[in-house]
Amino acid sequence: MAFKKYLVILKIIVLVSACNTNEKSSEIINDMSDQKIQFTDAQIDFLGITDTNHLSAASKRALKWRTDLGNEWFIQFGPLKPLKGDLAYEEGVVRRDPSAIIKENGKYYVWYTKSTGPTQGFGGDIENEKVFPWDRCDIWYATSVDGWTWKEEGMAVSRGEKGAYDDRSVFTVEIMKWEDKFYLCYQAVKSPYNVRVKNTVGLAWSDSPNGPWTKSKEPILVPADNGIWKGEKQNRFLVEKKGDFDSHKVHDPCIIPYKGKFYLYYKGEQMGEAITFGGRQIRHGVAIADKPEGPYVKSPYNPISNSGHEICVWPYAGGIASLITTDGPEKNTIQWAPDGINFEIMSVIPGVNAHAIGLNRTADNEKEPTEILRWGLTHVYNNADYQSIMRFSSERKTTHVAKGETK
Ligand code: AAL
Repeated sequence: MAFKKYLVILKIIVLVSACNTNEKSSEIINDMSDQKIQFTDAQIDFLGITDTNHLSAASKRALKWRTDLGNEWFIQFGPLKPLKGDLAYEEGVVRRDPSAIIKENGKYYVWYTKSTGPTQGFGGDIENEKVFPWDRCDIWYATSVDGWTWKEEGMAVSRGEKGAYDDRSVFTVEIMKWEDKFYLCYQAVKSPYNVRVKNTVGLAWSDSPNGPWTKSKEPILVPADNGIWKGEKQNRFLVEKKGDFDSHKVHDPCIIPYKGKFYLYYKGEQMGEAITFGGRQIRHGVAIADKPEGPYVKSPYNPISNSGHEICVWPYAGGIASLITTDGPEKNTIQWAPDGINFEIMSVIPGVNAHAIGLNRTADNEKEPTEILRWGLTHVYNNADYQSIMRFSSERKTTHVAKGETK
């Protein structure tokens, strides 16, 4: 063992000294993982590394970063601002998880989760009480001319009849327009809503953004069925086997027409969820279909993120970009996948205050990588019981100068 280690170290010394005589590019063997690291003199200069014979773990990591990235993907979010009209905060009412915004008939449209009354939680009579703010909800919609003052138009999709897969709550909706048809995908829960309940994803379609909406008879996405609970007690952390990343919940669905198919991005929650060094174990997956209504087949590459929370994805430069917030070691990053599946970090941004983002799909998303994030909708917790929809904004940050200093 010791000899093997000695040989590896020797190999490093030989290779690094060989590297030093080569002015153009060089290569070392990483003693920890035996992985090859390529680097150039320009990289060493840019990273300010003082001695290539003594590369710290941080320097080795930095040498693996992409070299072609500037600040094109680097942004900061501004303060959230309240909406006016019917979507202004209303005590006693939950309005949250706004969909993307689309423009039809000269007006912006948004769909969202709505319910009334306080949340009791899981401690009492779950058959009759509200366990989460998003329990006992329906999907409503509103319109606006300027994106600030909104008129609530009414309910779009209601909970199903008793016994249906969506009889308890329908919530966290997204909108997709495709070939003059409108599609709402959303989360659905069947009663009883206990901590081990497995939710599903439903779909509804209409010829008009004003409805009426036809609901799919069956869910279009369900959690993986390969986890095993431990014991009968209602405890979501006790498992014999955790199963896939989405063995408990499939959340935050968002369908994007992409490469002649339909990519349904979603957040997975796993049975026996752990808290790791990055926080909650939350990851994203994708399921792909030939038609908007499915069938959706989960990608064998899932999970496609190891971090994040609500799905926030948009097409850019032939690939798909994704804002990764809240949970996991790669939270507060913007990532991009040239194929919609293999995401790489493009920027690490300051803490994101805009959660459950509803993107402005009317933006010119190809103008620059984050153009679609200039403004949109999000929600805030006014208190533990009630949430309201707010407006977010973001800006690119390209310089860092002192007062009076010019760039
Ligand atoms: C959100 C989303 C989903 C969850 C709940 C409502 O942050 O991840 O929508 O179910 O919380």
